[in-house]
Amino acid sequence: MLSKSIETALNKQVRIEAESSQIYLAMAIWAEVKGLEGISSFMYSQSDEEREHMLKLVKFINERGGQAHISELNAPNVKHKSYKEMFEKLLEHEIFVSESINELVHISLQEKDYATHNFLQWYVAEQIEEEAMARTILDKVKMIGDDKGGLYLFDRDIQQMTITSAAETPE
Ligand code: OFO
Repeated sequence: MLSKSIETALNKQVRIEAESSQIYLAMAIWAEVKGLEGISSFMYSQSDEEREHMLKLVKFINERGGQAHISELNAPNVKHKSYKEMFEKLLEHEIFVSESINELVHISLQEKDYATHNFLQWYVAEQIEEEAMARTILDKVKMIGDDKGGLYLFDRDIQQMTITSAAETPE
């Protein structure tokens, strides 16, 4: 059974994951209307993943005697100066999410809720991967700079990356 404070903390994370999904959806749209098809599919699939992260939390809260709460969300920023700035924001956001997961892990230990602590380990591992991926992408983006040909190839490669990772994701 979840304590009230753990339930509240997990529900806060439900909101963060839902907002993450909206943020990446807005980024997908930004890229799509700019003709950056690869970046756009990457962001659409990131958005889907974040919704999965949210649903995983929802199920866990309900299964453990709590009730998931679906709240109002902050509207995401829809303007980006450049695709570089957009990927910078993605990394910043993932760092914020990692901090929030760490805080949750901390609370679960404080309350000696080992089931929640165990459940959260999946998120800890996921955040390591997501931050690493965002850093790798950003390094590439910085290398390309203003080179149009570079952007063309990057957009093509990131689409390939999205297709491959979707094929690898277990159902
Ligand atoms: Fe990328 O954040 Fe979810 O966990």
